[in-house]
Amino acid sequence: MLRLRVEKMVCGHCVKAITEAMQAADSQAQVNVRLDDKIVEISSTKGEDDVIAIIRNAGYSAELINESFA
Ligand SMILES: [Cu+2]
Repeated sequence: MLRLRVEKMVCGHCVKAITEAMQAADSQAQVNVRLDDKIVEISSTKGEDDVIAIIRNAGYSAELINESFA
């Protein structure tokens, strides 16, 4: 699982945009959003660089959070 911080994610629209972008790229992707913490957890066959690019293309910058600091 990848855990990312998406700073500009502020509402349900953002959650939907990110979830749909991720699932368009990988229909099997599991996306769990903790909006209050601006955290997105993704289980996908896509690697971290791809996931960050997919979220960026949806209009949000994403930063990988190291598990050991999460
Ligand atoms: Cu929003």
